[in-house]
Amino acid sequence: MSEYFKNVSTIKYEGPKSDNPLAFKYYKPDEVIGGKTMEEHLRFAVAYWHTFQGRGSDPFGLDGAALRPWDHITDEMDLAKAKVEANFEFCEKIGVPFFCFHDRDIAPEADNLRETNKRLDEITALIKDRMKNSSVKLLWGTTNAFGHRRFTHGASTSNNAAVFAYAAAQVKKAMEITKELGGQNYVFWGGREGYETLLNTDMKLELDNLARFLRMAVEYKKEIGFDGQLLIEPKPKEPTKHQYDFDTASVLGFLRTYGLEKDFKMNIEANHATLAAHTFQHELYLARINNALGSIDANQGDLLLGWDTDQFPTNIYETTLAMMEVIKMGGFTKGGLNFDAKVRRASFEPVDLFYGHIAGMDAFAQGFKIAYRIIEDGVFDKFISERYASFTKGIGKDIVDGKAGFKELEAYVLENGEPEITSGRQELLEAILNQYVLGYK
Ligand code: XUL
Ligand code: CO
Repeated sequence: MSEYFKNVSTIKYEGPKSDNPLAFKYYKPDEVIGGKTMEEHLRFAVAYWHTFQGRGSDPFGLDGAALRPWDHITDEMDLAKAKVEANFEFCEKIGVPFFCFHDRDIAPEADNLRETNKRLDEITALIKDRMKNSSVKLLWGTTNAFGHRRFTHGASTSNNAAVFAYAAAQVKKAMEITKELGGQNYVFWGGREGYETLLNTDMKLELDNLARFLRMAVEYKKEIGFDGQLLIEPKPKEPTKHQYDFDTASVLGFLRTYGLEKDFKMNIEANHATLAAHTFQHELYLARINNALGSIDANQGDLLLGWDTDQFPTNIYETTLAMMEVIKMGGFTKGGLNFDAKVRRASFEPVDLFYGHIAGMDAFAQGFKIAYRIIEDGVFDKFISERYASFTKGIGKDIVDGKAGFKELEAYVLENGEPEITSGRQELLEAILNQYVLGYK
């Protein structure tokens, strides 16, 4: 067994004053808060594609700048096997309990599907074997049905039925191996499920086909007895100009139109939320109140750039507001915090992979602790319930109970005259949030 990250040993908690870059400042996995350990609350995962496949490439430097300890391996299957080892070593050293992958991340595609699937079987067996001596588990699996040329016009929303079939065959296999490896969820991110121009697009057929595809997945899941949660990951654009799974609201509407709402929850990604002109908190909140918050792709974008930069999350305000939603839904069940994040092209050394994850884990640990205090104190909840108090009595209660219609409401106004309105106190609330974030409350 090779060791790939030789200069890094197990990452430990050293506290907020530590100068050791390879130590946690806030994340203490065994610290118990509200009856559960931090590790159980946060359920971190490493994204195989960024951490082991990422090369630091961008549209102006396709070769990438990354230096990786497996760069000397030339045979593609040997490389795939090396990355399995590297994944377990990385997760164990950094103490991340889960990982996530696309089928094509763990095994390279061969000349035809039969051969590709054989490669997947070989790597799946290797992962399964390695899992016997490890506590590292699979949070979710997914399919890469967007990278290959055949998916140029989409996968389940392609104009070509043979491409639809190919994507179905791929999801079938990926779901089987996810089950085989004890995966707790299966994710559908819309890859190229969208359009570039409506001049060549039958939107109705494409949406109907997307629903047909997802229905087949639900049926197959039942057939093979996979008890993981199916998740849809909304994203408004990239790679297509318009992605059908635009945001949580569009996905909820789509699922309800096709009667699929009981079978899917959301995998919300921070950078996808901002691309859709929403905050991360908005997407999580909307999913939560619709009982559809399944899991999170933890990253952050750059608001000055209009694309999906997938940076490691370090913004404590964002992690605090996000964890408030997770706590309010009662915590994760099958989901977790998957770092769908990549180190910058200029952060090309292997140790940067550790720095990136440590930064993200510390930011979410700290965000969780702040969110926990905020919710425990109930300061915002109290303000909100007072702000809406008019709906708990009198005419407001009649509206909520369905006892008042337009006629009763007109009569109410004629009798009571002009309403008295109250301040929203946004600035005060933001200042209170600062007190919590800065640790004075
Ligand atoms: C793409 C993205 C994907 C999904 C999995 O923007 O987020 O990596 O998370 O396919
Ligand atoms: Co993602």
